[in-house]
Amino acid sequence: METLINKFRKVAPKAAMVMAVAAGAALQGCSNTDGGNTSATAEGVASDAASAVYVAPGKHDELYSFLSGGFNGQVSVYGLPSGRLLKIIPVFTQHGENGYGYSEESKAMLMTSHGFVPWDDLHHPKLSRTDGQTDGRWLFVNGNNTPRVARIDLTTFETVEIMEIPNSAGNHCSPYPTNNNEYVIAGTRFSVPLDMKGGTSDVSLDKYEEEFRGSISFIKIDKDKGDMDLDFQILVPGFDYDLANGGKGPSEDWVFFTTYNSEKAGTLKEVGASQNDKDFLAAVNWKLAAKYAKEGKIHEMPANYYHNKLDKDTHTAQSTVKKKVRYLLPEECPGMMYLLPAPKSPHGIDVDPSGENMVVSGKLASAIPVFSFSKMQEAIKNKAFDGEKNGIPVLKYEAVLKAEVKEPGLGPLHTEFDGKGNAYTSMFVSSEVVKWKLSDFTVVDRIPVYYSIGHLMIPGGDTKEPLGKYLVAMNKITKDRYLPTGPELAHSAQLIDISGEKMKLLLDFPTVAEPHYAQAIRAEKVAPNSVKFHKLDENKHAHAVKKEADVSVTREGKNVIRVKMTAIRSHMTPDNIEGVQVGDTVYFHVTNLEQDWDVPHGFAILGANNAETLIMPGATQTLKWVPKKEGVYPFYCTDFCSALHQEMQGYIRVSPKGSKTPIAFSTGKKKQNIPGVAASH
Ligand SMILES: [Cu+2]
Repeated sequence: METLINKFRKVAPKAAMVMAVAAGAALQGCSNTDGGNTSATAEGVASDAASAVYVAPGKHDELYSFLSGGFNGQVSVYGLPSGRLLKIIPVFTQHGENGYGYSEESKAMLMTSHGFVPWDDLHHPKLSRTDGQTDGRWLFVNGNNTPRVARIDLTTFETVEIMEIPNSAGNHCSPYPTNNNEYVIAGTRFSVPLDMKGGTSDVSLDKYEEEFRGSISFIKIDKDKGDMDLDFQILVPGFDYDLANGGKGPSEDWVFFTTYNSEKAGTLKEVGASQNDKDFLAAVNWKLAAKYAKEGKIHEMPANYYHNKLDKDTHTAQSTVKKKVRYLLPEECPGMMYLLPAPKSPHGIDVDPSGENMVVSGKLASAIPVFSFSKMQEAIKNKAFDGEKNGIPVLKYEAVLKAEVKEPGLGPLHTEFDGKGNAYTSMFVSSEVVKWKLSDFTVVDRIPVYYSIGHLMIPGGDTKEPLGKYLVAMNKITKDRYLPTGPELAHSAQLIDISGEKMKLLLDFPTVAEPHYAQAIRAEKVAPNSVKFHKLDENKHAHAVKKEADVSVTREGKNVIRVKMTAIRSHMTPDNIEGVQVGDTVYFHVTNLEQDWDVPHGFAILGANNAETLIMPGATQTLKWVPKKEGVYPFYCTDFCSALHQEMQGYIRVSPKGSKTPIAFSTGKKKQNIPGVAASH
């Protein structure tokens, strides 16, 4: 395997596309019968790798990293450099582990205009920023399939807000925060025919070219609370918008988007969208756009989209349905948007820490063009245009190009920076990371990765102040790196030391589902703010009970039973409940009375059609349960909480529909003392 990769790297890039395909095929065919393959994997690893990633038991990692879960719709949190998995944060996907998306409090988080959508394809995490640097407050992530942007609060590591994006289809080009969290920006991957009433038109698919349009959404962020609000959209030409990034320093008023399918092919895009030698980099002056939105260039159309928010005091999500969206048309807003020709089906657009160099990685291009922000400003001033598209001026390639990185490798995808004058580009086809200098655009180092890297990430590598110590490669194929686990293998990340002149491979670690992109931040920017428990006296949940004396079981109307119960080591109150009937809808509102760190209690009941719910100290969570036949059902705490955790259990008696058994409940009392029990026999 090593030999194959090494040979492959030495192939001259221009001649190697065919070789790459052949090598890919060879990889597919490669098998490893010993299942361990230790001799092969040890090769190419730095001799001091073990000590470089060793975090002694009881010691903490230097960095938090947040890896997208791709098609599992979640974010996973790893410590670096150890690669320890710290947490999985559910965002767009129901999570049986803690009841997210199953509990009554969290269901609203997954509501959309298409109904309850308990899954998405999560690609890009982006940390919030202050003064162009990560500030450790929030993590924004995109839902690609049913267009949504979510916000995770890094004091609790939970999803606190999800905004559906109207007029979007495939929210891939998303979410990109500006330098002071003014906006989070999201572009549509798929263009669609907008009916201007909040949906898409029923038109012939042959009308792609004339009728389909894209959109870029500007989500305003409350600078104190982080709350999102969709301020306006720009309706843009019907290309596919792939990735974006904001400027910084001199370019901080701008955001840049890569597009493909400038051909506007409506079918067989693998061919149709690869015809033109150049697609476009779209440059949008977001400050000017916001000004136009304020000053009369704005239009409004009907819309229908959900905005879901977790209330901090009740710990309950609520949905608001928005019925309008404001939009700008680029043809009416001079100076707001320009197109820069970019070779060919570009993926990443990455702006270096100085804000001057804009690196465009064209997956099918043989060189990496670097555009100059100052040349772009000059070209705009001098009207160095090469026609226009939908009223948007196209700048001349030569007028904005600063340099091309020659023969970087095959399939450049994405670039980040170390803050020391170097750029690092992932090469999907030639499976390597290539280091090149921003001073003279020459390649200075390359390192193979295993295998088929997508994005790479340097902590802060997309901000004004990168931490140029580590690089994480996120690889698409894991073949032979780990013990086999049947047809599907874990995806894999690799940690590479970039502190010296030569890159050094330190560590492989498997990831949860498919990490498309990641972010990382110094632990000290996040850890001190971590919430240890919720204050019970601030719990404003409508069905919270704050002491055992206040628990209740009540029948509401004909067939709703409300159980307001408490959990504390090591019992539930009440733990004996009678008077429930077949077909009743039973709500268990469980308040965790603990006021200490790391003592969640779980609640599960036999036959429930959802999941457990996991209740953090001081919070209240609700599990809904509809018993279908009479009998006695145990419930119990699922989270091992004390030496007597196994005793943390109870029973609920279910009688036939119409039974005379009265409601009764108790804890720690003899049966005959349960109020109303005598009457039930
Ligand atoms: Cu417990």
